[in-house]
Amino acid sequence: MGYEMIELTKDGSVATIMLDRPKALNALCGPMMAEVAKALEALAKDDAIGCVILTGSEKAFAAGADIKEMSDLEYLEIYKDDLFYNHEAIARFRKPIIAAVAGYALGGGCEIAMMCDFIIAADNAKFGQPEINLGVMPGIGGTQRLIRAVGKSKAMDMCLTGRMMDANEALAANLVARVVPLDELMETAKDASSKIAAQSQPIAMMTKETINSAFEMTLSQGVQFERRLFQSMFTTADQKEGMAAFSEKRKPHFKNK
Ligand code: DAK
Repeated sequence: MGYEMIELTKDGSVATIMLDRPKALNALCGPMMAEVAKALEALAKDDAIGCVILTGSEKAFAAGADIKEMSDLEYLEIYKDDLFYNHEAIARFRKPIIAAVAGYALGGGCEIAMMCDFIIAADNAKFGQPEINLGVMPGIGGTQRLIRAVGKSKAMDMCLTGRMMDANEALAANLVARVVPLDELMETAKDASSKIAAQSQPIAMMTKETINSAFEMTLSQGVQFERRLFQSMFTTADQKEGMAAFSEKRKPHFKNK
């Protein structure tokens, strides 16, 4: 299907979703996030796709939830519609998804980047949770995911002052995995995605699920969960193939089975 506010492209086993409302700095309006959710639903079912990149423009990954769309909303309306349900589609997505962030990633923009499995930032990236300047606070998981990424002190600093942090500060704070020059951002994201997509898809999905479980479980529960999934991997043809390929000094050819 065609999309109006995002661009969905596929290159081999990697799909890229580009947020495409440049005049509004990719503010995350409802219709755009419905398209993101719909695209992710289709990509989840597409066996040919092993990894997804979520990106924006060079100036803005996304400058936040759409303030103009939100400003007159009333509580019961947003409660009934479950405002931001579609935004969480990124967190619900089970295949690996990388955020390639250039420019502003503010408010909801920072929050959806944090829903991705990791963030690769261009050197012009700026992250922030400036909602306090608007008389609200982060509402798409920012207060919860930011503290898990950067710790309490910096999460408080970002959410209470509303200031932005640049790419190097975000790297030092572990909010992002890598910082690259702007003109190398997409190439780097595609390279990482291709590597991930070349792995066994179910094994990559289980790895992601296990790492994410660390946010929900105690250490002993998480280790137990890891062990059970690790053991279950020995039912797959891909485990046999991966280990045989190592012994035979050749590249593995995973079949996602
Ligand atoms: N929403 C709507 N439009 C936006 C926008 C946004 N978040 N950010 C930028 N735009 C629009 C601007 O209005 C402008 O449109 P026109 O005036 O040309 O029509 C256009 O994009 C270009 O923006 P600027 O002219 O401002 O560009 P500059 O380069 O001068 O400045 C900027 C860039 C990113 C510093 C600035 O645009 C800015 O400060 N933007 C807002 C950033 C922000 O505050 N983001 C957080 C959004 S709030 C909740 C309720 C709310 C929330 C959470 C939960 N519950 C009910 C649970 C809040 C979530 C958020 O994300």
